[in-house]
Amino acid sequence: SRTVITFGTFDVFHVGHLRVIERAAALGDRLVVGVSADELNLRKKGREPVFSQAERLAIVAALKAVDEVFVEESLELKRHYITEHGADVLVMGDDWAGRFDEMKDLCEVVYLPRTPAISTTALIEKISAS
Ligand code: C2G
Repeated sequence: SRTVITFGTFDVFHVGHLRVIERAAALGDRLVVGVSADELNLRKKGREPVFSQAERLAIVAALKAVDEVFVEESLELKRHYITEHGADVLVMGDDWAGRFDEMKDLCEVVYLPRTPAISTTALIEKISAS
């Protein structure tokens, strides 16, 4: 059986997140998702997510396409997470294109096109403007 792994913040969960998760799941038999820790987000984006790590994990874990979730503590631990979860394929949205090519000795690496015109940042702006 083929295990797929993907990573993300999945803050203010939206249909772009759902689509990438569903397309990732379709590439294998089992999907494992690393949800980035609040601490990692602060380092990565300079702000705290709207939803806490526990909330984001609960939402992602409840999805039909998702078999297992874990907390992604660091971007540098990809290799460890891939091995630990026995992943055959690493999937990321194409905003990360090329960034994880060094994992190609461990597993297949696939970048999927992002869903256009939707993002957490745009949603936050839309909500605060209304
Ligand atoms: N995504 C998408 N379409 C959108 C928005 C997001 O396909 N309109 C995808 C991204 O490409 C990513 C996933 O949804 O694959 C999660 O996106 P983010 O929550 O923004 O994740 P990010 O902060 O990029 O974290 O180790 C990698 C990081 O943890 C990725």
